[in-house]
Amino acid sequence: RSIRKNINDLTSAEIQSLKDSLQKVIDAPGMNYQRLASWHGWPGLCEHNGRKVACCHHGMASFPGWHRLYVRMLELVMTWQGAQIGLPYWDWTESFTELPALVTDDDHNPFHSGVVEALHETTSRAPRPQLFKDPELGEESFFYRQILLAFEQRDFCDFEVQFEVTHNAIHSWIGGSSPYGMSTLEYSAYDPIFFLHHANVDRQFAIWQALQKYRGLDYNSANCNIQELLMPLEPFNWDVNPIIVVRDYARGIDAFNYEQYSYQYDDLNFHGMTIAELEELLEERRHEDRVFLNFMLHGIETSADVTFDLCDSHDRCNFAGTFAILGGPLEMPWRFDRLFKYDVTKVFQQMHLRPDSDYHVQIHIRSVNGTELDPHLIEAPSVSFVPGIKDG
Ligand code: CUO
Repeated sequence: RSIRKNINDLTSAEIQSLKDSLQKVIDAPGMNYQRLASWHGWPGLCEHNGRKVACCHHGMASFPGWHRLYVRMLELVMTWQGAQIGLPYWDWTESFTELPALVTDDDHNPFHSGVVEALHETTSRAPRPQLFKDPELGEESFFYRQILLAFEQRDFCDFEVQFEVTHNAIHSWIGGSSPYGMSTLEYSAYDPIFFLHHANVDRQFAIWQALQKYRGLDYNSANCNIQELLMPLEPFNWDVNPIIVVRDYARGIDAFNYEQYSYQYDDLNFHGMTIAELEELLEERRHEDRVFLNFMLHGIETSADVTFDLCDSHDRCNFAGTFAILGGPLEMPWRFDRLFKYDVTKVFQQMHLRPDSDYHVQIHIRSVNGTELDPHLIEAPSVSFVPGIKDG
């Protein structure tokens, strides 16, 4: 059984063990790091309607399961190569001003960068300023607020949209304009920081499951997108997969029960809160009147940052928020079946807007390489006013 610890709590022996085993996975024949990285993106080992596509699932309910199996694959292969500890998770909802030392230290460190062997390219990172500095200038971290809204959801597919779109921004803002790195769907997994990010994403899924259990709601099954969740997730189910438990339990629906893959987290606390305390905080937040912009998102075959302004009747505009899209030429076509909600309560209040005021939303879409895209690629968001739940 692998134990996944917070990246900040590793001992120096554990750090060395992780570096040594990852290096061995890179150098190994067979199921090595290159092979595994190719399962996510480039060169596109899966097929969709007769076209070669990347195997990873994004923009759909099978996203958490696909990536759960994927992280476990690398972790197990590292264990075979002597890792004494599971993959650590990097909790990016805590404020941070630099990337974790495990990935920036450049002294014989396989986590520092990766290579795309067949293209003779090395991965790189070009972090955007908003990665380290809350674009909304809020008191708590941007990612913390976004993930709280995801945790609040009581339906798996509602949770999934909120949490997946939030995760996209980590990709986009670490990779920035780097052509071979985290902001691209094709090369993301070639940079080992990918797995520390996704260990955390998987832990967030596990925390949400623990919340659901605490709420007395479904936590190991879904009542939405069932047909999609019953399909095997390629390429985990293929015969070439040497990890039998992953090969045999390779459907989105199987992946809910992560205990069967024999790993666990050090704990499921979030910002020092137990599950019960976290649920209490989420309840409190539901008592406030809130305003949301609702976006219906779909693939645009590139990664992009979306920013949006709220503008009043005099065309005075204020920055209202940002999120990212992860995609690329090899992506499987995707379209969420529900809305991605973005809390704009604070901007609304600052601009003294009311539900019946005259205002509009201005969208900007900038692809990762810096090109401004047509804002109409995304449907204009709807606005909803959600009154706080009143006691009694
Ligand atoms: Cu496949 Cu983070 O999602 O990459």
